[in-house]
Amino acid sequence: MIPRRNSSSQYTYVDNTEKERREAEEKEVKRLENERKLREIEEELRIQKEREEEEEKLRKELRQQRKKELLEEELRREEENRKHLRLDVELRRRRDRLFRYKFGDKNRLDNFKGLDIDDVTQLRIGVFGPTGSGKSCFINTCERVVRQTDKGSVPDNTRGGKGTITLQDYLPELFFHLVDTRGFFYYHANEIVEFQKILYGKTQPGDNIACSAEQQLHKCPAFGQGLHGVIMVVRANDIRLREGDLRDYLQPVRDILRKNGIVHF
Ligand SMILES: Nc1nc2c(ncn2[C@@H]2O[C@H](COP(=O)(O)OP(=O)(O)O)[C@@H](O)[C@H]2O)c(=O)[nH]1
Ligand SMILES: [Mg+2]
Repeated sequence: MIPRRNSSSQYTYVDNTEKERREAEEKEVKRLENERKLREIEEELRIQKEREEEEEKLRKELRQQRKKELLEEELRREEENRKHLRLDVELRRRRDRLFRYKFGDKNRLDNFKGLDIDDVTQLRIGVFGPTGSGKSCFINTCERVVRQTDKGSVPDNTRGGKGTITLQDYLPELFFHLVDTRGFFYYHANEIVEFQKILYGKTQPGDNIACSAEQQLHKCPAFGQGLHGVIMVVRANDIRLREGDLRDYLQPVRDILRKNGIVHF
């Protein structure tokens, strides 16, 4: 109750209790509202902080994961590199062995008793198989490996047609040469005659394989001039590779090799 002076200088009392109560109430409502808002904001800040902490944790995990992946990748690369180096060393060792190879290194010379081996300056390995089976490509691959070049010197255009018709020795820089032949289809009749001529050295490098009667044959080739080994090349998808047909197909070849005391597959 606040006393007020009226015009006649008397004091009257105005009852403000109700107003003060309302003001106090409003103030309390505002305070409560403010407090609620404050709690809300604090809660929001807390959630935000939690989220940030969570995100930071995730980022840290991701960084560690990435680091781990990079490390693993590097280890993988190093291992790959080591593998290549080991392969390279092995390849160079083997190439070196090929270059140093001397007659008798693999099969001791006493295995050749009774044969005139004094003049053996080379060994010849014939590469046989049907036309298009990959004989010339195989020799090219050997050349590329031995000479460390991108391209071999054997023409590989012998697909179809008559194929290679001239006998030719490759890799003369090695003690043993690879001999490219034309395709043999059935190893019957004429083909077997041709095969034997190559085997015994009657057909020599530069000669036409399908030599006709008029071609001069090398009559008595020395041991070193014939073939000393045979590689049979067959396409991987050759139907005869199934069900043992290849054994029948190669039987004539096997018989000839056996007759000549040549170890075969
Ligand atoms: N996919 C595949 N194709 C080859 C392979 N060797 C040769 N060829 C292909 O077979 C075809 C005939 O090869 P070639 O060496 O001329 O056969 P050749 O008649 O036995 O001398 C060529 O076109 C080569 O590209 C091989 O190992 N894999
Ligand atoms: Mg060929």
